Amino acid sequence: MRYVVPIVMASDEGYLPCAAVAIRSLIDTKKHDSIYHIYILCTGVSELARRAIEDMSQQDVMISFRDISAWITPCFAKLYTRAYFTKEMYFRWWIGELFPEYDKVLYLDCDIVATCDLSALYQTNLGGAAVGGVIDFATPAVVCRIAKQLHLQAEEYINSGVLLINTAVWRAEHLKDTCLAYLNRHEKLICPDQDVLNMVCRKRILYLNGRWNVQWHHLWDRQDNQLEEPFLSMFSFSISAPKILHFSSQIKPWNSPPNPYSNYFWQYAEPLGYYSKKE
Ligand SMILES: [Mn+2]
Repeated sequence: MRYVVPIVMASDEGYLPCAAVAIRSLIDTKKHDSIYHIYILCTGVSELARRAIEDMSQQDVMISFRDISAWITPCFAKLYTRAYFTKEMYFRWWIGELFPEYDKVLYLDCDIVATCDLSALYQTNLGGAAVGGVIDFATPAVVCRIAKQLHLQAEEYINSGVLLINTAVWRAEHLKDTCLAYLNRHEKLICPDQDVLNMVCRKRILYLNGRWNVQWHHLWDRQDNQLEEPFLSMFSFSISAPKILHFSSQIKPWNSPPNPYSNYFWQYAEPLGYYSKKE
Protein backbone atom coordinates (compact mmCIF):
# COMPACT_ATOMS: atom_id res chain seq x y z
CA MET A 1 0.00 0.00 0.00
CA ARG A 2 1.32 3.48 -0.89
CA TYR A 3 1.07 6.26 1.63
CA VAL A 4 1.24 9.99 1.06
CA VAL A 5 3.31 11.51 3.82
CA PRO A 6 2.96 15.31 3.97
CA ILE A 7 6.15 16.79 5.40
CA VAL A 8 6.40 20.49 6.19
CA MET A 9 9.60 22.43 6.87
CA ALA A 10 10.36 26.14 7.19
CA SER A 11 13.45 28.01 6.08
CA ASP A 12 14.87 31.38 5.16
CA GLU A 13 17.24 31.60 2.23
CA GLY A 14 20.37 31.29 4.34
CA TYR A 15 19.23 28.03 5.92
CA LEU A 16 18.27 26.30 2.67
CA PRO A 17 21.57 24.36 2.38
CA CYS A 18 20.72 22.76 5.71
CA ALA A 19 17.20 21.99 4.45
CA ALA A 20 18.75 20.43 1.33
CA VAL A 21 20.80 18.05 3.46
CA ALA A 22 17.70 17.02 5.40
CA ILE A 23 15.71 16.50 2.20
CA ARG A 24 18.50 14.45 0.62
CA SER A 25 18.39 12.16 3.64
CA LEU A 26 14.62 11.87 3.39
CA ILE A 27 14.87 10.86 -0.26
CA ASP A 28 17.67 8.38 0.23
CA THR A 29 16.00 6.58 3.13
CA LYS A 30 12.50 6.48 1.66
CA LYS A 31 11.03 3.08 0.93
CA HIS A 32 9.15 2.32 -2.25
CA ASP A 33 5.74 2.19 -0.63
CA SER A 34 5.67 5.82 0.45
CA ILE A 35 5.10 9.07 -1.40
CA TYR A 36 6.50 12.23 0.16
CA HIS A 37 5.00 15.65 -0.41
CA ILE A 38 7.56 18.04 1.05
CA TYR A 39 6.53 21.66 1.52
CA ILE A 40 8.95 24.39 2.56
CA LEU A 41 7.38 27.41 4.19
CA CYS A 42 9.22 30.64 3.45
CA THR A 43 8.92 34.39 3.02
CA GLY A 44 10.73 35.88 0.04
CA VAL A 45 13.18 33.18 -1.01
CA SER A 46 14.80 33.90 -4.41
CA GLU A 47 13.71 31.97 -7.48
CA LEU A 48 17.21 30.58 -7.96
CA ALA A 49 17.52 29.19 -4.44
CA ARG A 50 14.02 27.76 -4.63
CA ARG A 51 14.67 26.09 -7.97
CA ALA A 52 17.79 24.33 -6.68
CA ILE A 53 15.76 22.62 -3.97
CA GLU A 54 12.70 21.92 -6.11
CA ASP A 55 14.96 20.23 -8.64
CA MET A 56 15.68 17.56 -6.05
CA SER A 57 12.12 16.32 -6.65
CA GLN A 58 11.90 12.88 -8.16
CA GLN A 59 9.41 10.10 -8.58
CA ASP A 60 7.43 9.83 -5.34
CA VAL A 61 9.08 12.89 -3.80
CA MET A 62 7.42 16.19 -4.62
CA ILE A 63 9.14 19.28 -3.22
CA SER A 64 7.52 22.70 -3.33
CA PHE A 65 7.70 26.07 -1.60
CA ARG A 66 4.86 27.98 0.01
CA ASP A 67 5.47 31.69 0.43
CA ILE A 68 3.44 32.55 3.50
CA SER A 69 4.23 36.28 3.70
CA ALA A 70 0.54 37.16 3.47
CA TRP A 71 -0.21 35.00 6.51
CA ILE A 72 2.74 36.01 8.62
CA THR A 73 3.12 39.72 7.88
CA PRO A 74 0.15 40.89 9.99
CA CYS A 75 1.73 39.20 13.03
CA PHE A 76 5.36 39.91 12.22
CA ALA A 77 5.91 42.60 14.85
CA LYS A 78 4.74 40.28 17.62
CA LEU A 79 7.03 37.40 16.65
CA TYR A 80 10.11 38.20 18.68
CA THR A 81 13.39 36.37 18.16
CA ARG A 82 16.37 35.65 20.34
CA ALA A 83 19.76 33.93 20.25
CA TYR A 84 20.19 32.02 16.97
CA PHE A 85 16.45 31.58 16.42
CA THR A 86 14.73 33.29 13.48
CA LYS A 87 11.07 34.09 12.91
CA GLU A 88 10.76 30.92 10.84
CA MET A 89 10.52 29.01 14.14
CA TYR A 90 6.94 30.24 14.45
CA PHE A 91 5.79 29.07 11.03
CA ARG A 92 4.84 25.63 12.36
CA TRP A 93 1.94 27.19 14.24
CA TRP A 94 0.31 28.07 10.92
CA ILE A 95 0.47 24.56 9.43
CA GLY A 96 -3.12 23.63 10.31
CA GLU A 97 -4.53 26.65 8.49
CA LEU A 98 -2.13 26.41 5.56
CA PHE A 99 -2.97 22.79 4.77
CA PRO A 100 -6.73 22.25 5.02
CA GLU A 101 -6.33 19.20 2.76
CA TYR A 102 -4.54 17.28 5.52
CA ASP A 103 -5.78 16.21 8.95
CA LYS A 104 -2.27 15.28 10.04
CA VAL A 105 1.11 16.65 9.02
CA LEU A 106 4.68 15.81 9.90
CA TYR A 107 6.74 18.91 10.71
CA LEU A 108 10.54 18.70 10.57
CA ASP A 109 13.22 21.23 11.42
CA CYS A 110 15.87 21.74 8.73
CA ASP A 111 18.70 20.68 11.03
CA ILE A 112 17.89 16.98 10.95
CA VAL A 113 18.92 13.85 9.09
CA ALA A 114 16.61 10.85 8.72
CA THR A 115 17.98 7.33 8.76
CA CYS A 116 14.80 5.49 7.78
CA ASP A 117 11.45 5.87 6.03
CA LEU A 118 9.07 8.13 7.97
CA SER A 119 5.78 6.47 7.02
CA ALA A 120 5.60 4.57 10.30
CA LEU A 121 6.04 7.80 12.21
CA TYR A 122 3.37 9.49 10.12
CA GLN A 123 0.95 6.64 10.69
CA THR A 124 1.14 6.97 14.46
CA ASN A 125 -2.40 7.31 15.75
CA LEU A 126 -2.70 10.66 17.51
CA GLY A 127 -6.17 9.96 18.88
CA GLY A 128 -7.37 13.24 20.38
CA ALA A 129 -3.84 14.56 21.00
CA ALA A 130 -3.09 17.97 19.50
CA VAL A 131 0.48 17.03 18.73
CA GLY A 132 2.98 14.18 18.94
CA GLY A 133 6.58 14.86 19.93
CA VAL A 134 9.66 13.65 21.75
CA ILE A 135 10.58 14.72 25.28
CA ASP A 136 13.35 17.32 25.39
CA PHE A 137 15.58 15.77 28.05
CA ALA A 138 16.40 18.45 30.58
CA THR A 139 19.46 19.31 32.62
CA PRO A 140 18.76 20.25 36.27
CA ALA A 141 18.93 23.95 35.34
CA VAL A 142 16.40 23.45 32.56
CA VAL A 143 14.11 21.43 34.84
CA CYS A 144 13.96 24.53 37.09
CA ARG A 145 13.35 26.93 34.24
CA ILE A 146 10.51 24.85 32.82
CA ALA A 147 8.86 24.65 36.25
CA LYS A 148 9.28 28.32 37.13
CA GLN A 149 8.66 30.01 33.81
CA LEU A 150 6.19 27.65 32.15
CA HIS A 151 4.69 25.82 35.14
CA LEU A 152 5.35 22.53 33.38
CA GLN A 153 7.26 19.43 34.40
CA ALA A 154 10.34 18.53 32.37
CA GLU A 155 8.92 15.02 31.82
CA GLU A 156 6.00 16.48 29.85
CA TYR A 157 7.99 19.04 27.83
CA ILE A 158 8.67 18.18 24.18
CA ASN A 159 11.13 19.43 21.60
CA SER A 160 9.46 21.17 18.67
CA GLY A 161 11.93 20.02 15.98
CA VAL A 162 9.97 16.89 15.01
CA LEU A 163 6.21 17.16 15.41
CA LEU A 164 3.29 15.09 14.28
CA ILE A 165 0.65 17.79 14.14
CA ASN A 166 -3.05 17.03 14.45
CA THR A 167 -3.96 19.73 11.96
CA ALA A 168 -7.66 18.91 12.24
CA VAL A 169 -7.54 19.79 15.95
CA TRP A 170 -5.39 22.88 15.34
CA ARG A 171 -7.97 24.21 12.87
CA ALA A 172 -11.04 23.29 14.89
CA GLU A 173 -9.68 24.85 18.07
CA HIS A 174 -7.80 27.77 16.48
CA LEU A 175 -4.65 26.77 18.31
CA LYS A 176 -2.47 29.11 16.24
CA ASP A 177 -4.40 32.04 17.72
CA THR A 178 -4.01 30.59 21.20
CA CYS A 179 -0.25 30.33 20.59
CA LEU A 180 -0.08 33.98 19.50
CA ALA A 181 -2.03 35.06 22.58
CA TYR A 182 0.35 33.12 24.86
CA LEU A 183 3.36 34.62 23.09
CA ASN A 184 1.99 38.10 23.78
CA ARG A 185 1.68 37.32 27.46
CA HIS A 186 5.17 35.82 27.80
CA GLU A 187 7.78 38.16 26.44
CA LYS A 188 11.03 36.60 27.51
CA LEU A 189 10.80 32.94 26.68
CA ILE A 190 14.05 31.04 26.09
CA CYS A 191 12.66 28.83 23.30
CA PRO A 192 9.63 30.87 22.26
CA ASP A 193 7.90 28.63 19.70
CA GLN A 194 8.59 25.49 21.69
CA ASP A 195 7.69 26.91 25.11
CA VAL A 196 4.37 28.22 23.83
CA LEU A 197 3.58 24.99 22.00
CA ASN A 198 4.13 23.06 25.21
CA MET A 199 1.91 25.33 27.26
CA VAL A 200 -0.87 25.39 24.69
CA CYS A 201 -0.84 21.62 24.05
CA ARG A 202 -0.33 20.64 27.69
CA LYS A 203 -1.99 17.31 28.58
CA ARG A 204 -2.78 16.78 24.91
CA ILE A 205 0.63 15.56 23.76
CA LEU A 206 1.32 12.09 22.43
CA TYR A 207 4.85 11.12 23.42
CA LEU A 208 6.80 9.53 20.57
CA ASN A 209 9.68 7.10 20.81
CA GLY A 210 12.84 9.12 21.50
CA ARG A 211 14.54 7.73 18.43
CA TRP A 212 12.34 9.92 16.24
CA ASN A 213 14.08 13.04 17.45
CA VAL A 214 17.52 12.42 18.90
CA GLN A 215 18.71 15.85 19.98
CA TRP A 216 22.44 15.75 19.75
CA HIS A 217 23.13 18.61 22.17
CA HIS A 218 22.45 16.10 24.94
CA LEU A 219 25.77 14.49 23.97
CA TRP A 220 27.45 17.50 25.55
CA ASP A 221 25.04 17.51 28.49
CA ARG A 222 25.89 13.87 29.11
CA GLN A 223 29.62 14.54 28.78
CA ASP A 224 29.30 17.31 31.40
CA ASN A 225 27.33 15.02 33.75
CA GLN A 226 24.30 17.27 33.35
CA LEU A 227 21.82 14.57 32.41
CA GLU A 228 20.16 12.79 35.30
CA GLU A 229 17.78 9.85 35.38
CA PRO A 230 15.39 9.11 33.81
CA PHE A 231 16.68 11.34 31.00
CA LEU A 232 20.16 9.81 30.94
CA SER A 233 18.87 6.30 30.17
CA MET A 234 16.30 7.60 27.71
CA PHE A 235 18.95 9.54 25.83
CA SER A 236 21.42 6.63 25.76
CA PHE A 237 18.69 4.40 24.34
CA SER A 238 17.74 6.94 21.67
CA ILE A 239 21.23 7.83 20.48
CA SER A 240 22.20 4.16 20.13
CA ALA A 241 20.02 3.93 17.00
CA PRO A 242 18.62 7.28 15.86
CA LYS A 243 15.77 7.33 13.34
CA ILE A 244 15.99 11.10 13.07
CA LEU A 245 19.15 12.79 14.29
CA HIS A 246 18.57 16.42 15.22
CA PHE A 247 21.53 18.81 15.25
CA SER A 248 19.89 20.80 18.01
CA SER A 249 21.33 23.90 19.75
CA GLN A 250 23.83 26.29 18.19
CA ILE A 251 26.37 23.47 17.89
CA LYS A 252 26.11 22.41 14.24
CA PRO A 253 28.15 19.91 12.22
CA TRP A 254 29.67 22.75 10.22
CA ASN A 255 30.82 24.79 13.22
CA SER A 256 31.84 22.16 15.76
CA PRO A 257 34.90 19.95 16.16
CA PRO A 258 34.75 16.57 14.40
CA ASN A 259 32.38 14.20 16.12
CA PRO A 260 31.16 10.77 15.02
CA TYR A 261 27.55 11.94 14.79
CA SER A 262 28.51 14.72 12.36
CA ASN A 263 28.98 11.97 9.78
CA TYR A 264 25.23 11.63 9.55
CA PHE A 265 25.27 15.17 8.17
CA TRP A 266 28.42 15.07 6.06
CA GLN A 267 27.49 11.93 4.14
CA TYR A 268 24.77 14.05 2.49
CA ALA A 269 26.27 17.54 2.81
CA GLU A 270 29.55 16.87 1.05
CA PRO A 271 28.14 15.44 -2.19
CA LEU A 272 25.58 18.27 -2.33
CA GLY A 273 28.42 20.79 -2.28
CA TYR A 274 26.74 23.43 -0.15
CA TYR A 275 29.15 22.95 2.73
CA SER A 276 32.79 22.09 2.92
CA LYS A 277 34.30 20.27 5.83
CA LYS A 278 36.81 22.19 7.93
CA GLU A 279 39.81 19.95 8.47
MN1 LIG B 1 16.39 22.25 15.23
